[in-house]
Amino acid sequence: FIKDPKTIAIVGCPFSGGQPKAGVDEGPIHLVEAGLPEQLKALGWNVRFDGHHQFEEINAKLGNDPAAGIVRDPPIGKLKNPRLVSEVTKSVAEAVGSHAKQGELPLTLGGDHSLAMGTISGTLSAYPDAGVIWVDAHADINTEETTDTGNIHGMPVAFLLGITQQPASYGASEAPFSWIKPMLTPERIVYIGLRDVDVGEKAILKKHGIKAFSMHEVDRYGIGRVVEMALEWVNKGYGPGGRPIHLSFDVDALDPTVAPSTGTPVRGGLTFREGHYICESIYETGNLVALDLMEVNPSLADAAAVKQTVAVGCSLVRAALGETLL
Ligand code: 6HN
Ligand code: MN
Ligand code: MN
Ligand code: MN
Repeated sequence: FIKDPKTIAIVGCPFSGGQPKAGVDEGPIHLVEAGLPEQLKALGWNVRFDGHHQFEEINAKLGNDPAAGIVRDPPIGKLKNPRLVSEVTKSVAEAVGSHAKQGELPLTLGGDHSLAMGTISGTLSAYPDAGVIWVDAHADINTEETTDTGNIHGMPVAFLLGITQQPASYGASEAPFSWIKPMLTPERIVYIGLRDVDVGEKAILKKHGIKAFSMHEVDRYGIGRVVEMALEWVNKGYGPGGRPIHLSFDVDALDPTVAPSTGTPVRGGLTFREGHYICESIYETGNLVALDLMEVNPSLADAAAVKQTVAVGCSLVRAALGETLL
């Protein structure tokens, strides 16, 4: 699917509006400063990186001045920062979509996981048949009705599937998130690594028959068999070569001993090798068309733990983009 010369377009998204903890917006800056673009060049990729997205026009349009502490974006229902998250993810969808349509592989560095509304919408605009592998401790499939926190990084999958409602007080065209034309279907997403799923989310997964390999299945079958079954599931009924794959990797899927510096850590996660194995296997399919690395927050741990988390993030990305052990 990716055109020669094989090019990665890094989409740096210093954005934290989908959750309340400061610092996750620094994630992409740390990943790039750690040398990720050069590391990918060393793997033989042509790397395009035109600076981190600044979302300044969006803040100006909304009358916000984050530096001065002015953010005019009151909640709509339970949703926090709805206008900002909507506008930012819309612009990310356009960036990712245009890179994907040019035959480049967009690598989006977050930032919080609400950004995946943009990245996956962008991927689907270029590859309507794409499947999604969502690696996370969380299902991120809360709706307006089920969310306890109102944090939109816990909701992107619901928006992508079109199962959450638009805020009622808004006309359809001006409603935040009305730009999302849900193109993802429940049988084309599969989860790996879940272990902190809200009650309402469990009901949604069941209702829509969404396939999920929690840590229980990772323990039971081993990561090798889990990845095989996950790929079988998303490719079921599709042609012989398999679907284009979008991999959305939330670093909190890893155990907090491996990736400590993240906003919503949950114990009992993937080992270093299990995380890498997922990335390596998806690379081996030859079908990877877009990759997200999300939720690296360099301000939640001491310097050594931050360095470790950033290094693991770079290493996961390299594994998904062709680095091999031999
Ligand atoms: N993430 N289920 C919780 C919520 O707030 O809805 C946690 C979400 C975490 C989201 O890690 O991307
Ligand atoms: Mn770009
Ligand atoms: Mn997530
Ligand atoms: Mn998570």
